[in-house]
Amino acid sequence: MPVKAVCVLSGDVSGTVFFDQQDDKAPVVVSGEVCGLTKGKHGFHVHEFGDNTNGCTSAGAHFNPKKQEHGGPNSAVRHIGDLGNIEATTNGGLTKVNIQDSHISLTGENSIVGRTLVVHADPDDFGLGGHELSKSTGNAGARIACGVIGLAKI
Ligand SMILES: [Cu+2]
Ligand SMILES: [Zn+2]
Repeated sequence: MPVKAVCVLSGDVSGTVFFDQQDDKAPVVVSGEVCGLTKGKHGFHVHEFGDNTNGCTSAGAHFNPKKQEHGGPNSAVRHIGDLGNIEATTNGGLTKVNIQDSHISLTGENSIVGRTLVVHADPDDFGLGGHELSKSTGNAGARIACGVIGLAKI
């Protein structure tokens, strides 16, 4: 059964991101757009809680059910929620999101439904930056927008 989910991002920037999975073994296709980013790379993660009561802070840490260190989307070791970066090519324009990921799922133990998608101010260093936060957050800086991922109509 295909499953579809959606997230409306709000904060300093805005956007809409869709998640599509053809069946529970298939990769998840992440697509959509984010408006208003500063030029450059911005960390893009699924955080563990679908709680935005105190803004994006209440979403907690990166979704990490396997208790791994932080990494990039193609790293051997990563959090399930580590989707890498999205990159704005201009200041304040529209950034397309186009990611395919085999670690996140829309069903089962790695399901991201009901959790929070976060866009950060700074690039995610994939754990390699040597900063004290690299191995936990990729040192991606402030949470500039977020939204809860919910089920969508197929
Ligand atoms: Cu994050
Ligand atoms: Zn992470």
